[in-house]
Amino acid sequence: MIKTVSTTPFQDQKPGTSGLRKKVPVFAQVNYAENFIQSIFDSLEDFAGQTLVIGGDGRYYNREVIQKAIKMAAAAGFGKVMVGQGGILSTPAASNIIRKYKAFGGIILSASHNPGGPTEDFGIKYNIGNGGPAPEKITDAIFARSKVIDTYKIAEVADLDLDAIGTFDVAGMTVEVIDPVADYVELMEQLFDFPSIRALIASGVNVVIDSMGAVTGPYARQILETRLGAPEGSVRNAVPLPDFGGHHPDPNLVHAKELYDDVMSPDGPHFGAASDGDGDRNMIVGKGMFVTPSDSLAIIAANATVAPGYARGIAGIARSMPTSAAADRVAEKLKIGMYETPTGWKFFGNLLDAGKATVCGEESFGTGSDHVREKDGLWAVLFWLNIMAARNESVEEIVKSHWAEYGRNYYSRHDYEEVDSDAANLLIIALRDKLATLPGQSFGALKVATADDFAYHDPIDGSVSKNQGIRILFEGGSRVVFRLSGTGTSGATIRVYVERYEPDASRHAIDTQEALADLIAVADQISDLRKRTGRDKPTVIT
Ligand code: G16
Repeated sequence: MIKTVSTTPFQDQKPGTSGLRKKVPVFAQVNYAENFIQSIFDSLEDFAGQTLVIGGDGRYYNREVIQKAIKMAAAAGFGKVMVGQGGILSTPAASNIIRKYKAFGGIILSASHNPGGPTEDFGIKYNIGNGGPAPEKITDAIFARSKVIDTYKIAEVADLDLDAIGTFDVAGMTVEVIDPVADYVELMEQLFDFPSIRALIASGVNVVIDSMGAVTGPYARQILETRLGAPEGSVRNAVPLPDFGGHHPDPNLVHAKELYDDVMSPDGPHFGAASDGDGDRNMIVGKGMFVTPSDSLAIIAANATVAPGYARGIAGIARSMPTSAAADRVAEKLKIGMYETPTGWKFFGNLLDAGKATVCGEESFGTGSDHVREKDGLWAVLFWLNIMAARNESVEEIVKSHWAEYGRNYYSRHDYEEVDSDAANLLIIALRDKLATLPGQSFGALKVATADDFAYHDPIDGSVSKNQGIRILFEGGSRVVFRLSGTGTSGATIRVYVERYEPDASRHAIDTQEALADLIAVADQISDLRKRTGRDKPTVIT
């Protein structure tokens, strides 16, 4: 019943910032997905008889790969697979299931915020037993294995009915098809003050969530409409579809613009939130106020004790290096630890496991905590609603009073997508070559204090991750950061992160791009970005 299949390796299965992401036609090549799944199993030890969690965001090709993964898990010797009904598990829900049921690990199928469909993106990621993305030493081992793999094992059995909840046998292995939503909702009810949020909504605060045709629909409906009493229809685009209904499920000001415009209109909702393909990202918008992800992290940290799950306070905050330093000021005030990690949620895992950090966040619309080991979109939404209920204030009031207390970190990210890879690599190399000469140089009123290529020394396991982004820090706390995205699937994406700290509350109402204009110009001057890429403006500004 277990078949060993000969295969030839693919040389391009290097996991990026978050697993292996490629276009569907690449994944659909004969043996491509099988090779990568077997490379994962071959890089793990001592899992015989243990449990593997499998689920995905429902995008095109999800079901096919889930069937393969189940049959290969049986052949590899796992004792049990837990899979979400319909093949659905949001990324934070999968992380929760792994932790709650003490699974050995999990396979999550998603390309996150990238579009889905026959010619769009797909992805496979392995998460370890703490529920978080595999650390680099495992992803490196998977890649090394994928380059030499010559066989994989698979059970020769019929496909499983993924839509029926229940327990089944697949080639001697138990498969439990579970309700993807129930455990997650139970966890959220433990962390947040549902009665207060319910009362807030009942008092007339109009809350909408745009699930963008992706995985959070069933979770958001159960929480917002069923448990918290928001009217039916408060969750928009609530049915997960293989092509996300044509949506680009990236919760930002470009792709969730409809929601943004609605919240900003005089008669529109008071509060809007959007999430991405796999439910780990979030965007928070209040009437008159878009909350940058960096501010969201800082505000959640500053107000954390209003939520029952965090009433005892937080141990520390972690943020990725390109995320603004707004949270650092909160950590300073609370006298708790502050950790700056490279981009990628996997770098938070050790800090969370060691109890050093309780909340984490990234500029890329990700926030989360030690409740799971992934960022969590709906968690962030509930945290905001809990803060609004406890403070009896609007999003705008909460953000403005936060700035008045801590100062405002003006912040923006400029993305140049699908740039020629060679041009992008050369730009970074040229910047690296300049680093030593930059300190002390002035660009208009801006004087470079320090410049480096960020390296992270993990305080828990001592591992070192180099070349994580070019940082140019100016006197007074402003900075520009350059790095190449590790999640794109065509060409290269150059990200330019720009930040300025403004302590003076009378200067907190300036348009962000205007407040950052001189830094944006200097970023171009130092990197020669326009000339090198032939682009005269970013593809996306967030
Ligand atoms: C992933 C990672 C995040 C990272 C983001 C952007 O998110 O989990 O940690 O910040 O990609 O990465 P990059 O700047 O390299 O494109 P997701 O939501 O795509 O899984």
